[in-house]
Amino acid sequence: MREVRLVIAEKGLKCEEYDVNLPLSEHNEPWFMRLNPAGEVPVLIHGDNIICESTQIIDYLENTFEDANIPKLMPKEGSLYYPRVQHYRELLDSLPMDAYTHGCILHPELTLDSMIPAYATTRIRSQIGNTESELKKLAEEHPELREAYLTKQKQIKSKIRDHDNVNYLKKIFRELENVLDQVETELQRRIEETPEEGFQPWLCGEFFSLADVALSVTLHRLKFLGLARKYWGNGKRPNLESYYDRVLQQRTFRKVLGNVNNILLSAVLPTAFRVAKKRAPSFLGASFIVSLLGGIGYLAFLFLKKRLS
Ligand SMILES: N[C@@H](CCC(=O)N[C@@H](CS)C(=O)NCC(=O)O)C(=O)O
Repeated sequence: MREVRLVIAEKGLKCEEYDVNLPLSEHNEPWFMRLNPAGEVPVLIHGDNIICESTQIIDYLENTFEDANIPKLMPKEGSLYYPRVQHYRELLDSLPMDAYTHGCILHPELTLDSMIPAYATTRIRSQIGNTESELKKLAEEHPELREAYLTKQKQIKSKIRDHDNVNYLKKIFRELENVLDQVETELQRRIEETPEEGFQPWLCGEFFSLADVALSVTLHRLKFLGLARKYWGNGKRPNLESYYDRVLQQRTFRKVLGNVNNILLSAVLPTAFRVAKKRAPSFLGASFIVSLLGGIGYLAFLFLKKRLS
């Protein structure tokens, strides 16, 4: 989702955003389920087209807005760079980021410097249980969406079983090591290919591509989850370390994703105010926790309405 926002900003496209409030379960409301039966953000609406799934939205944006003034983030098909960008996009997009996120909240002992407060862990399980019963209830109330709600409920159940399983988490952490090793080697290749002093290439070449969108957003999330020191820095993966430092200096990246500490602040604060307005104050404590999980994605727009100016 943050990837989609970054692509829109990099391309300089104008759009109208609508924040779907995950902590208040707005993504499970029938109006949203009718747009995306998976009940997930982001969704892009452009004219009569409704597109779900970040990868498909990004491809749509790349292929639809072809004006010469709009930067391309994908090299031409048939060029040497095309399969390289595509490979790293797929590799990075295949990482189960929701599992890393939930896993690090449920098992902070697996992280090194988590920015997620400890109280989140103790409350999150009950929230998951609430979501499951909420989905069952919605399935009864809206027969036309029954299948979608029940499918989602089952998926949440099995996802959480995995995300709370330390062995599964250790397995996906090892897979992450492997992916980051490949990235480190690729960055090294870039450095060796371009000997000019002071010139810094991106992951796949001299240009910032969709592979860089995927990599920069992934690294930022890992940093937020308290996994950065586990995977780079202090002599570990030096190319990755300088890559992330460089990403943090990029104007568009800073504008869209901001400082990593803001992820938490921006997730919790606005939601807490909205919750306070909508519900009795006694709910506030619980809602703070809920907003933590949902809120990681919350402030990054969750439903996007795109209009070309
Ligand atoms: N594969 C999807 C995943 C999107 C996703 O995981 N969205 C999360 C927020 S970051 C969501 O909508 N979660 C709500 C839910 O599953 O109930 C994509 O990239 O579009």
